[in-house]
Amino acid sequence: MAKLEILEFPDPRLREVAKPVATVTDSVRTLVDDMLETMYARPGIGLAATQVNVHQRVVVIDISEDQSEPLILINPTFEVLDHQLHEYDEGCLSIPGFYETVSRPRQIRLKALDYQGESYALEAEGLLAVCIQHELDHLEGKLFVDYISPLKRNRIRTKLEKAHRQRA
Ligand code: QAP
Ligand code: CO
Repeated sequence: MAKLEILEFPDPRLREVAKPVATVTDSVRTLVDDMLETMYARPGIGLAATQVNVHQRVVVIDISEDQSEPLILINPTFEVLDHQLHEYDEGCLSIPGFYETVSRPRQIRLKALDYQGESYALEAEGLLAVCIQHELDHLEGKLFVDYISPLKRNRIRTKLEKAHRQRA
């Protein structure tokens, strides 16, 4: 397994739209393994392939307390079951140190392929529903800061750009 580098806002590569996985091969499974290692190391609860500069429709999620319930989402899609909006303070491994309140539909039904390439479906609400919607946004080149005011977004951009310059 290998830890991967995570792109940070406002890197333009976070805006790419990911392509469907044609077949779940061993190389896709290696990507999944590396993404889980990368997410668990930070630690995080969700990571999309876009964030590690791989523009394929692959996401990993684990909202358990003890990193014991990895959920693999390949070519995921969802439909909204309950349109009532639910607010959550979201963060992102690509926007480290910043959290903002975002409203999203409360309940969804996910369809995806698993590690073996088998299709599955699940209904989600609460944190899992938030996380799935947040990660699927990444595959479309969208970030949670797109839902907040331009003023707040620009403040975050300026602070992260400064941090990146100091790191370089
Ligand atoms: C997306 O986010 C998410 O700022 C996953 O310094 C977040 O794993 C979905 C993280 C909240 C639903 C609710 C963020 C780690 C991890 C940071 C994450 C940080 C270190 C974020
Ligand atoms: Co994110």
